[in-house]
Parts: sequence; structure tokens; C-alpha cells
Amino acid sequence: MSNYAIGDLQGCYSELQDLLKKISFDKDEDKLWFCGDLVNRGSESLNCLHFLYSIRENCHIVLGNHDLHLIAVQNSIRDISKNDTFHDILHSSKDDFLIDWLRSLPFHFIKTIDTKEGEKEFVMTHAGIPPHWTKKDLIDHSNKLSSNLVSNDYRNFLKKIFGNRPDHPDKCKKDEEVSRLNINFLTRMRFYNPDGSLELDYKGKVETAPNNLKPWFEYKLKILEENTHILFGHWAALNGVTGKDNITALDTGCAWGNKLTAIRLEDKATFSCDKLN
Ligand SMILES: [Mn+2]
Repeated sequence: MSNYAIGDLQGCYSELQDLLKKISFDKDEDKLWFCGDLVNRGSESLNCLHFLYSIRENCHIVLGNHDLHLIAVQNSIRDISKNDTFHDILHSSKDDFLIDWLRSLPFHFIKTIDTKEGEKEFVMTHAGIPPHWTKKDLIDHSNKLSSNLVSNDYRNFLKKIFGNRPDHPDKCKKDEEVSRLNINFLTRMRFYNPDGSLELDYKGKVETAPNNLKPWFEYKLKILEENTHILFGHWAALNGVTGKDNITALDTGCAWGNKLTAIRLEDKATFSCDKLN
């Protein structure tokens, strides 16, 4: 049995099938970890959701920002944007169960597995883990968000979680502001300021970032004191490179014409498939 962590699918269903052939995926034995953003940008979002649902017992999946956007659009809480490519899902009410299933997925996943280097605890989120969070913080914040997302009042919750502000825990006065910031940490974070604030406005490259602004994983991360290994997606421009042994970037930009990548957690073997069309 092997565990494979797979980068942002973003509707790249045919490429996923290629990748599963390449790793000789055995649905009775193997586990697939998906770091979120299952839909959008690519051309086969509905196929991705149907397929993952059909093998859900073999998968560990966390939510990404595009998945949340789809849930909000399908619930008429956000407008579809001109770049969105998940019309295939919205046009078919018989597939509404897939959106309810998405809502039930967590924002984080943690599991210890045997690797060639001994036992390792892997922690997966879509965008990363903010430097000031311990493992307990991650679990508490993530679970609280999930309980809101599956509650009867989830539509009201969805109305309040989109936006770039507040950008710092000290600026949060209401529960909904804490939720918004924590969702942004977990699903949208790339750059982080030394004062502990989340930077969502800068969209450029790491090399040309303004002074002081660094990728979140370049800070001293509290969660790594607990000897964890972080897996995340969301940041295709990194092309899988963090420069850290214990922090793995999974998104290699398939939806942007690059590759879909799987990493076997037991031995770090990497498998990639090219974008098909
Ligand atoms: Mn993302």
C-alpha cells in the first residue's frame, strides 16, 4: 500500500487518469491525497468530482479556494466570473449532491505513516499553515470552519467568508472576521508579512516581492516544532519547489499548461503527467 499526494486538479480529469495509470493506482490498496482546488480553470470539473466521489473511500481531500467559490456560486451567494470553467456542474441539478459532499470535506488532514525514513506525520492543507499556529491551533480553527460549513446555517456563513480583510488576528473583532481570516490562511495564503499579517494583494513573483514580504514557509513555523511534514498546493508558480525538506509544494500548474504531479509519501518518488489539451 502506498500514499500518493497529488497537486491541484483544477478540472484536469484526463490528466488524473494518466497519472493514476503511471502510478499503477490500486484502489484496494493505495490512498490518494488531494490538496484541494479540485475544480475550475481546467475543462473537466464535473468529471473530476464524479470520479473522486466514486473513489472517496480511497481519498484524503482538503478544500481549496476554488472549491469554496464553486460552493458559493452554486448557492447563488457569489457570481460566476468570466474565468470560471465549472458551468458543467452548475447546469446539472442532479449533481447537487456533489456540492453537499464538497461542503463536508475538511480544511486540513493529518496522518502518520511509515516511510523509508521512519514514521512521519504529514499535515496537508490547501495553501499552507500560518507561522503562528500550533498543530492544536490548526485543528481547532479548521474544525470550527468545517462545523459552520456543514451546519443548517451554512448559507449565512458563506455570505461572510469572502474578502481580503481583516489581515491580522489582532484586527478581528467578530467571529465572522476570524473565520474569514482563517479561511484565507488555509486556502489563499502565499505571502506573509513579518508583523504577522497576511498579504493577499501582492500577486507577483517571490524574487520581485517588496522588502520584508516572504512566502509563509520562509518563516519559523510553530507547527514544525512538532516534527510534522507539511503538504500544500495553491501556488503553481513555485512549480513544486520550496527549498525545504519538510515542506512540500504539490501544485505544478496542470491547469496552466504544465504538469499534474503525484508524490509517493513513503519514498518521495515523484510522478508527473503533462497537460493534455
Ligand atoms: Mn488555490
